[in-house]
Amino acid sequence: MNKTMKIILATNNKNKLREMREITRGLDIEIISQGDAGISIDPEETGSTFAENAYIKAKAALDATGLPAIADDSGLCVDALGGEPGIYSARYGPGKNATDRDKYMYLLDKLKGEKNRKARFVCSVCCLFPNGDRLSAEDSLEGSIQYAPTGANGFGYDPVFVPDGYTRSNAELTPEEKNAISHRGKATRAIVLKLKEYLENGNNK
Ligand code: ITT
Repeated sequence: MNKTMKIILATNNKNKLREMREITRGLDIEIISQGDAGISIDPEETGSTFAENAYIKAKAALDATGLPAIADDSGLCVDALGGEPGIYSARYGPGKNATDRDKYMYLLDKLKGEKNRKARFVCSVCCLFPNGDRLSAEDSLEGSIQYAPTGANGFGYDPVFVPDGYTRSNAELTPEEKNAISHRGKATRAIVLKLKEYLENGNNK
């Protein structure tokens, strides 16, 4: 990419915006928020996979602005809960106005007495262009669910998730440490490589 590319990040989650900006720092990409682009949208996530929901969000932002858009759909899949909360991670928990803490405490409660703590974060990223071209990438971070929360960094379920090979939760890692191994870090770096290839091959219509 030889000139800075402006791309809308189709999310209402400020933490995703922060992490995506950290992950793409130093690259020829300028991530614009929906607010910066003057749009306020929150499309219904009716897909049955992370990839389908990422596409729905990117398409809504593209349709609203006419600009290339990128979206992240992500979540935590817990083996002992048959993959839950999965694509419902943001909507999981005791009620509509549940905080992140309410959600992870609800999860810990569901896992009370459960020995199998295996889980993974998944992130699917979709990048859409006005001409209909589409790039996508998905990756995950394997780990386990703690018995009690620790740490104050990150967001969402980070205080209860310990990546394999670590003794600290995601919320005890620095942003740099988390981004280096995270589902979002890996999926975003993969899409950046694809974007680079796509633009260098003259498909930048
Ligand atoms: P947008 O749809 O507007 O992007 P959202 O938060 O609703 O924001 P998702 O539907 O993709 O996004 O749900 C992702 C949820 O999964 C998120 O709200 C967290 O609860 C959880 N999650 C995803 N990535 C995470 C991470 O890196 N650390 C902790 N929790 C994460």
